[in-house]
Amino acid sequence: MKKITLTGLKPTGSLTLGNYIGSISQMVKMQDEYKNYLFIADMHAITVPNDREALHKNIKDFIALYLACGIDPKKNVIYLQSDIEYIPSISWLLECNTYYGELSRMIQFKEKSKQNANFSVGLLTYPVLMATDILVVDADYVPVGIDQKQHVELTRDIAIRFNNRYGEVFKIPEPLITKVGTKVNDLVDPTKKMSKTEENPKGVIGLLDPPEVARKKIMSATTDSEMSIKYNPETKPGISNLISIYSALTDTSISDVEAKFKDANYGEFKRNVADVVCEFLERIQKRYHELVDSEEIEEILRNGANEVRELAKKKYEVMRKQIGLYR
Ligand code: LTN
Repeated sequence: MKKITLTGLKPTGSLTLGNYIGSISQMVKMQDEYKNYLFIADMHAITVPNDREALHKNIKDFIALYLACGIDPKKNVIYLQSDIEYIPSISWLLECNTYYGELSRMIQFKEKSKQNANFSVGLLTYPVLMATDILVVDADYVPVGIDQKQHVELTRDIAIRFNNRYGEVFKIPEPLITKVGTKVNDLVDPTKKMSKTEENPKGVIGLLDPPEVARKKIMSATTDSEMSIKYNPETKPGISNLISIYSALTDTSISDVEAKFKDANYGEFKRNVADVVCEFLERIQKRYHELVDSEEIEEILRNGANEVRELAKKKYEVMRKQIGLYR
């Protein structure tokens, strides 16, 4: 039996080339190895205020883009969190087995609650909702970035506690710290990561950027005053970042990229990077447009929701029984 993984995507900001190279392309490579559940964590997106239209558009865009990038609906159960009506009920049962102290100690909570004095209670209880997501599908592994590791550890604590109090209900999951693909940095400030919530759009290539816009961003990317196309993130962050992008999209090693462009100037090199990026964007955007309002996506989400709803219903019924919530 294949081990089970669960990946949650919070539909905020817009997906970037950095998300593709660093994460989505890795998921595509790994999709045969496990039984994967992949869901849009839309209920997690509303812990902070969110615009209705933007949220709805993001939900659809995220799904269509992941599929367009090569996530295979036959190898991943894909669903929308808010389609699973048992999740909030389960979350409540878990909340009553979670301590206020545990939640208030979460690093992400401490940071985010500092940014706005009027934060919602949801910002505090969010890790329990995440625990629910994980425990409902009996995930063995939860691929997460290092920033979410603490939440998976809390999930383990909650699950172990619940099992001890009420009987074996949950499988104990493990965080799988994902081997990130190449990290892509911002084109204007190449010492920081390309972020899907960055304010200055010049530094970020969106997966839905018109290719000509992306080309301009690459042509005006920050470089350095030397003339050599050499990989050294410390001394040449701009050029190194462009080398990384070219290397990842063409599946060429860094040293082969250096060799290929050893006699090129920065302008020529940038043109080549731009060509590769534009070709990639054109390809995935074509597929994105076919998918985004299609019956195909509707069906994928319907099937995914049906499968996970059954799992969630079963868990909920067992939990109710064990706790004593029944007639
Ligand atoms: N908290 C995650 C999104 C997320 C998630 C999950 C990830 C919600 N539920 C369950 C893994 C498993 C984030 O902020 N990226």
